[in-house]
Formats: sequence, C-alpha cells, structure tokens
Amino acid sequence: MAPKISLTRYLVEEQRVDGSIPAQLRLLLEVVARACKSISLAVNKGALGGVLGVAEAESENIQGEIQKKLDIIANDVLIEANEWGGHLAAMASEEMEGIHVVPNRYPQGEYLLLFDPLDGSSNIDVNVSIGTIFSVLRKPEGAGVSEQDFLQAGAKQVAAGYCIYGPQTTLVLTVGDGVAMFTLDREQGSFVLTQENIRIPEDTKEFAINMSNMRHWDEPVKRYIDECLLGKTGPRGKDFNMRWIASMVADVHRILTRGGVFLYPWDKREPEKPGKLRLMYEANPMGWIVEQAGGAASTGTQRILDIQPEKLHQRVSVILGSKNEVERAASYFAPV
Ligand code: AHM
Ligand code: MG
Repeated sequence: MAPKISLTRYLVEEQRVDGSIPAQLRLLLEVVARACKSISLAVNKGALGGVLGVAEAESENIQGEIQKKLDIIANDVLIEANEWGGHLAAMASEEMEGIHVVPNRYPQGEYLLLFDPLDGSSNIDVNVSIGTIFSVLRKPEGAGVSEQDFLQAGAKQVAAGYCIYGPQTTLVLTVGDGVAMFTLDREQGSFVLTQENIRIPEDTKEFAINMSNMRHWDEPVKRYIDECLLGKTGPRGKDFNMRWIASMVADVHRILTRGGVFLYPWDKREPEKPGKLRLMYEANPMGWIVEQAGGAASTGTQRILDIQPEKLHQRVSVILGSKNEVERAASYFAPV
C-alpha cells in the first residue's frame, strides 16, 4: 500500500536518476492535475450540467470527427489553466488544428504540452469511463516556438500521464521513474498517491481489440487473434478473455491494473492511414507509461517511442501491454 501523500508532495519528494523534478515541470503537472479535477467535475454533472451531446455548432475537429460538448469544454479548461503560469511555451491538442502558443502577455516557459482532452468521446453520453491523456516535451533551444518543435520522438518525453473519469477519478503519471497512481479524494479536493511502482504482468490471458474490424485486418493481426480465440486447444494452450471499452484510457488502465494486450492496428478500411489512434497525444504517452510499468508498445514493426513524428496529428498502429504478448504479436510481422 502506497503512503497516502498528495500529488504535490510526491512531486517535491520524487527523486529521479537525474535528480529532483524541475520546479517548472512540477508546476506544469500540478496545473494539469487541477485542470483534470475541473474536467472530472463537469463529467460528473452530466445531464445536470448540460454538458452532454454534440457541440452547438456541430463542429468537426481536424480529424473530421464531430466534437462533443465535453471535448470542447475539456480542451478549454486545459488551455485556460495552462497558458498563464509561465511553465509552457505552447500546447497542442486533438481538438485544435495548429499549436496554441502562450500569448505574449504571459511569461513563456520551457515546456511543450500535448493532450487529448477527452479520450473515448463515443462513451461520453453513455456514462462509460473516459479520460484525458497528456504528454510533456522540452522545447528545443532557440527563440520562439513552432509546430516543428513538437515533432520529437516519444522517447524524448519528460512526463506523460492520463486521468480516467470512471467510478473513481484516477491520475496516472510517469516522469521516467516508474508509474504512480493518484486517486482524487473529493472531500479533500486533492489527488492522493494510491499506488507506486506499477508493474504490468509479462503474460496475460486477456486481449482488447475492436473485433468488428476483423475482416479488414492485416494477416499478422488476424493470426495473433485467431490463435487467442482457439484457446486451450490451439497453439497458445490457454483460454483468452476479451474486453473492449472503446476508451483507450479505460483499456490501458485495466492493463496497468491486471495485465492484458491492447491492439488498434492499421486496417484496410482506410489503407492510406497508418491507424486510428494519434501518435503524439495518445500512443506516445500511453506507450511510455506502459513501458515504464514493464510492458511494451509497438506498431508491429517498430517501437512506438522511436518513431520520428512528421505531423502533429499523425496516426499510428498500436499494440501495447503485457510484454510477452506484444513481442509475440510483433514477431508475426517480421519477414520470414
Ligand atoms: P477519440 O480520441 O476520438 O475518443 O478516439 C480514440 C478512441 C480510443 O479511446 C479507443 O480505443 C478507440 O477510439 C475506439 O475506437 P472504435 O470506436 O473504432 O472502437
Ligand atoms: Mg482520443
């Protein structure tokens, strides 16, 4: 059982191999946590707060997806909370086409923040767990800030996390020294450390994939899932269970808690797109968290964190979770 200390104290006391967390990064993480607290309140109010349904203007984001009211609310909360504190140079979000540079009237910081303000949008109106995913990069040296500065491989992240709005609101964080979980104590109004050094079991009997896309999958994915489905009598020699929540945060949270493998692979529906999920604010932060917990994250042919991004909203094929399963699935992609 982790000692019941607040996120603030954890950030002050946390010692990484390269020393304590810089004050600006601590502030940044505290501000993101505070924003997640506000988003959690809005999510909890649901119909009472008039926050459900699609945005008034039926607007679409850069990905061509209809925005929900809560997508926009969560995006605004994160921008407003983060733009004036002096810890950031710019932000980027699933819901905004270009980057949001910290306005001139505020001090500029040395970090870049990327987020998916409300992941699992299809679950908002049906009262199923959703979340916020974030990734922090250091701004490269030099004057000003541009979209180019964001295009850094996931291995360069200095912090990554997500906050899940479910039966409990839980913030999961890595600063490169393992993974810690903080549960929101609503009476105290603060995130309290509830688990440290989270480890994902290396083996699992549980997979997560949207099976309705089966006919569109590539051969290696089909083989991997077919073998799981054959259970005890097949080559795997064990029965598998399946879960698909359609909120990446909730599926990853389950994997961190009890193991499992999550796949959202490239498929033939839109062959020109490398996958559905976005590299910079979904796959990279989740990939790093999973690796920090002893798991693995791959496209099938490459470690996700090694991908050199070319575009802010770049998509990617994702296989992540229990190490041995990810490695097995990836081995099916290897040329024979
Ligand atoms: P979103 O960011 O627009 O909510 O989309 C990402 C979500 C993931 O959370 C989830 O794993 C996936 O989309 C579900 O997709 P599908 O509805 O195709 O199963
Ligand atoms: Mg998302």
